Amino acid sequence: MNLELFSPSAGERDFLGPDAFVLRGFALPFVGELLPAIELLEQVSPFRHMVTPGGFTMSVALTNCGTLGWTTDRRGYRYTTIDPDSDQPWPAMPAVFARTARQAAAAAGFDNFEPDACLVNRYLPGARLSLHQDKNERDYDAPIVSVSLGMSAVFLFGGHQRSDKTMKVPLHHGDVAVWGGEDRLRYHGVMPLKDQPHPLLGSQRINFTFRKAGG
Ligand code: MD3
Ligand code: FE
Repeated sequence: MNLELFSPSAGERDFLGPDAFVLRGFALPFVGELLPAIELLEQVSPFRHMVTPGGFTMSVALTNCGTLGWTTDRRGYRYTTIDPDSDQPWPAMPAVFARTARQAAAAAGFDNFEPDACLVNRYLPGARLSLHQDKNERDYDAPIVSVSLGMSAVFLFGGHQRSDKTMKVPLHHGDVAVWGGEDRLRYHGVMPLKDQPHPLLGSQRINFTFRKAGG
């Protein structure tokens, strides 16, 4: 199976903004270790569809690992140390997750990235993420690192206002996005996922976003 086929631009680097980069195929060497780690994670804290404060059920299913996990319900968005479904702490961040995030951050010029939160999103065909900013973290100085696996998605990269024009950026299996600095608070989202099954993951896309959420 030729995985490069699904990461046509492995090794390239796209500049989305002064402090926003896509490192094409950066996670490919880690995939063999990342996938079993996801399977263990979802046995303890399964993917679930959360409800937004506005009362909408998210089409993206999510889980978390690390000290802090991102959650939403009718009361709002927040980070918690406890998985509200299991009433247990979120699973620890697997070493391979932390290593991938740290190396990608360093490759993009953000040294010593120590994420305390990893939000894992699962997209099935049709799932989307509407334009939003990531602003529930305490420290906007740390970058965010995101790893895409499985089916390709079209990422929408906007500006500092919701109404700003967006740029469409394809994200493929193994791509890693890193954004910080002046790009940290840009609006972004994901277009409805097309069903183009991936040889390893089938009809799904998994995205991890690593953040420094606490103090
Ligand atoms: C933001 N996840 O969970 S991360 C999220 O693919 C989230 O699941 C998306 O947004 C996902 O909050 C997208 C990818 C990304 C890449 C580059 C960015 C987000 C970015 C550049 C600037 C701001
Ligand atoms: Fe986001």
